[in-house]
Amino acid sequence: MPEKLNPARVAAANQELTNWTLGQTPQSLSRSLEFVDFKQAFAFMTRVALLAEELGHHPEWFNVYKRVDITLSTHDCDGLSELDLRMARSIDQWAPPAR
Ligand code: H2B
Repeated sequence: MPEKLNPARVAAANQELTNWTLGQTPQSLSRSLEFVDFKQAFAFMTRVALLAEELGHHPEWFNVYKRVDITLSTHDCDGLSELDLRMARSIDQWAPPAR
C-alpha cells in the first residue's frame, strides 16, 4: 500500500514541481498540457498509460483534441504518494514545450 506523503514532503514536492497545481481533499497534483495536434496528444497519453501500467498507478485525465488535463492522486492512501511524484516527473519530461 503506498504511503501518504507527510506535509513537509508535500511542500517540497510543490516547490519542485513548478508546472503542477496542488489541490486539496484529497491532495492532488494537476497539470494541463497542449500539444500541436491530437496525434501528439494521444502519443503522449500512450507513453503515460504504459508507465501507469508499469507502476500500477493511474492518472485521472481528460482529453479533448490536443489538450490533456491530468490529475494525480493516490486513491489507496486518499492523498499524494511517491507514485504521484514519479508520474509527475515523467510527464514533465514528455510534456510539449510551452507554446
Ligand atoms: N491509481 C491511482 N491513481 N491510485 C491508486 O490508489 C491506485 C491506482 N491503485 N491504480 C492501484 C491501481 C491499485 O488498485 C492496484 C491494485 O494496484
